[in-house]
Amino acid sequence: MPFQTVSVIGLGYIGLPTAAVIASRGIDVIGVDVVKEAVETINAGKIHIVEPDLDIVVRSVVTTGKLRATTQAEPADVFMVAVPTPFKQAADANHSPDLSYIESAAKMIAPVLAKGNLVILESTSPVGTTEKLAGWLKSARPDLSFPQDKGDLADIKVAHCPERVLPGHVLQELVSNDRVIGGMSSACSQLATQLYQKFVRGECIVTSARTAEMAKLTENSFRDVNIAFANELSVICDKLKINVWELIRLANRHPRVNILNPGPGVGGHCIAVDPWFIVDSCPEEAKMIKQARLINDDKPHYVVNQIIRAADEFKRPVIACLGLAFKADIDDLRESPALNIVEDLVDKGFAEILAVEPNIKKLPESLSKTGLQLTSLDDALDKANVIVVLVDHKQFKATDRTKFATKVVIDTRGII
Ligand code: SAJ
Repeated sequence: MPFQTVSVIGLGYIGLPTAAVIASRGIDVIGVDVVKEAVETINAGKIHIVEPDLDIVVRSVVTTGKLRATTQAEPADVFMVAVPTPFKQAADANHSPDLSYIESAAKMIAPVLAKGNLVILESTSPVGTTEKLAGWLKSARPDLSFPQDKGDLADIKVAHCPERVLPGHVLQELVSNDRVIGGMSSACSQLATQLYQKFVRGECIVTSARTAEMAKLTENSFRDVNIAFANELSVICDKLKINVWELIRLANRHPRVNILNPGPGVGGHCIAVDPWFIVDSCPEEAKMIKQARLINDDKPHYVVNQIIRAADEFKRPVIACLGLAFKADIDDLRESPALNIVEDLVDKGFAEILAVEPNIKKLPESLSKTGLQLTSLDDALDKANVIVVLVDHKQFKATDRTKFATKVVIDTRGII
């Protein structure tokens, strides 16, 4: 069997669930991460990220010895790279992608690569990154042949198979979603397909590496553009005094219309990032994709201005902010427009802000250091005169509507 040992490089939101699911199919998995604490946590059968049911799967595969974590690469049949692809940090970087984590992963696995190995890039990547990865591997291992030179006959097979799982549903979607398999040659695609068929129930569809890269960026850009359309509609409807939620419900009754939901902005580390990779590679052409990003990034400022106007109606405004997470029913506050809005209100000097987030136990430092305290939903609804719904958590949707009756309400998620 060609896949006795699979090594997953990067044990984060994608790498750890992928490693655990492959291990649960009876394959020996070596997880590699540069963060020693993450490696220790995993080897203790625990997890360092939040994802429903992942702890159960990890505990089970670590206990049976099928998953082991380490900080150093070791020989394996397959190397799956699932490291971050953020923006460059420099002020003038202009949203250009930072591929340094992929380059480091290439340098890490190159010394242990052997003839017959398959290298898969899972990280969401700009078009051309898989070829770059193969180039970095080739410079480190001139004794081996790679598909950019030898095609199907290369010693090492290289493919891009972008992850497409939704945070909060990762374990289910890892298995049920279709996979796009972009090999650098057809032999690369074939071998990668054989691997995915061991744990994916969805279809494995073969294409080129470049098309696979663009497919992933396209999926997230499509969602971003559709949300930008909804966000723009919400601003237009405010001006025209129309209820945007009713409007979208009505328009979506048309058999060929399906508008997504407006909100306080687009958060998370995927949809707000990936469209920029297209803009960066084709700045002249990607006009609508760029505009969508700008519209969605502007929405939190629009909401803050709405709140300031509402607060102006009171001598002593008490503002309840319902939700800090980047979307419903998760505890993930990273790149959250809701959190940014609350931080902005604190910066603007509002003295009485009540932050409600039922999915966390303590506020992030950016808020706690200002003296803000986490408030219960009931307390906030009692004390506030302005209520801002920032996240459509189930607890908020289930709240008795009469509690909002005497308040000024800004409902960015349309739950009331
Ligand atoms: N949002 C809206 N209105 C909507 C839908 C979402 O404002 O109608 C906002 C959410 O509140 C959130 C942001 O968009 O702030 C992103 O949330 P999301 O649920 O749309 O997506 P993510 O970032 O959690 O996961 C996406 C998924 N991509 C698509 O659905 C096309 C997932 O499948 C990808 O694997 C993931 O990005 C990724 O890792 O790239």
